[in-house]
Amino acid sequence: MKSNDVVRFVKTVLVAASVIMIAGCMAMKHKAVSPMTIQGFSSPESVVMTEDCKRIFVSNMGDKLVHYAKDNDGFITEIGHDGMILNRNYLPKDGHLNSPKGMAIIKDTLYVADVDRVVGFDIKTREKVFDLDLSSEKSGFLNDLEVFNEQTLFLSATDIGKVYMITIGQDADSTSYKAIAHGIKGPNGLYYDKKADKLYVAGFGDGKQGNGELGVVEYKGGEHSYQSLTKPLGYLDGLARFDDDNLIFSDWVSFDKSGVLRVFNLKTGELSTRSLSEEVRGPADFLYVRKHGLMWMPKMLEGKVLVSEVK
Ligand SMILES: [Ca+2]
Ligand SMILES: [Ca+2]
Repeated sequence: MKSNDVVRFVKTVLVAASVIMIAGCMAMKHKAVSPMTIQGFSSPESVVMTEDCKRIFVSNMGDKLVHYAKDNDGFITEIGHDGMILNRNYLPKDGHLNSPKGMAIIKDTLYVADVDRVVGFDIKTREKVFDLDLSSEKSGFLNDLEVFNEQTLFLSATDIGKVYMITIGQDADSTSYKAIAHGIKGPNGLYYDKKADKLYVAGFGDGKQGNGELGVVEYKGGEHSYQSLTKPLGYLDGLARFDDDNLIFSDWVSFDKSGVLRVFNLKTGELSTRSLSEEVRGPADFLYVRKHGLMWMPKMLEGKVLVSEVK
């Protein structure tokens, strides 16, 4: 092939690939009816969607709302865009989950943070394909997972103030992890901005002080460093991109009142608040579908997921 032909060929492949990606998301039959409340969960903590936008999963911590409980009653539910529960106990097929929280999907594997380990399941076969024991780190509150690249995940450990990078190998021996940030006040929700190569962190605060802040981990000069972006705000949990200039995150505010949604402008540093169709106590790790302007918010304390526009 001449070089012009090669360029043309590469362009054709790229266009075809992007069409396939768009087609994947176009396959989302229609925007969910909103507001809508989906019932039947057990302390739901997190909602995640596959990259092709076709499948949605909800993590359930189980009966007790105890983040560190190793009580064997956690599970992952698959729901449809119409809010139907497709399979309440989709995962695990065998084995167990204790109190699963944040999830991340790489290709066909759904990874979930479960108290002191990270477990991965093939979402086609439902088989367990990954199991990383982090109990030696002395955390009982592994919380959120975020994709860095196809072999690497970020993981927050709320109770020990750390963020980890997990390198996924072919097997247990070639899988490794390391802490890349320390001393964060209760790192909870994670959002990785690929273009800017920045990992944003929503803090749940130290213990029950409600002093969590929004911050960012950057890789500079051969090492990672953490920096606050806001003052202490509250009990921050879910975190996502809202639009080109803004991040959106949930704040419990307190344990007995309704929470709020906060928006942070990355350019100006300005903070503002948003609301859903109804108030949510303990707003956790939501899914925000930017294309639809819709938030899928776990109502952990009520065992429901609310689908609502963000106002
Ligand atoms: Ca549990
Ligand atoms: Ca969380």
